[in-house]
Amino acid sequence: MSDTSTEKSTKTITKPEKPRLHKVILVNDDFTPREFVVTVLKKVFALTEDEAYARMMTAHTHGVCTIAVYTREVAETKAEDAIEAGQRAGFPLMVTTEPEE
Ligand code: TYC
Repeated sequence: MSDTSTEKSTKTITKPEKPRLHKVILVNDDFTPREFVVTVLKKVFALTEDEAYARMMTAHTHGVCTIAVYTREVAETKAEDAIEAGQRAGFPLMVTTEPEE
């Protein structure tokens, strides 16, 4: 196309997609001590004592609790860190991730 052309461009301008956020979900079990769960939540997810305790109790009572949402890689890394902390201490602590709707 020359500089003097009056034709309209047919190029489509696509906006970059916003990265989809992923939930990190705490799963209850019968063996991991409550205090240990709270400690891990504070350390890995930078929660306050009150926030960590509330999420631990929600999982304890209802079976699961969303801890927080992050981009996929951060969510997966934090879930792995929490699971590993449980394994190192001999507890079956389970944390999963899933994309937000
Ligand atoms: N249910 C555990 C107990 O009674 C405590 C617990 C809470 C464990 C939440 C895991 O994700 C969890 N010791």
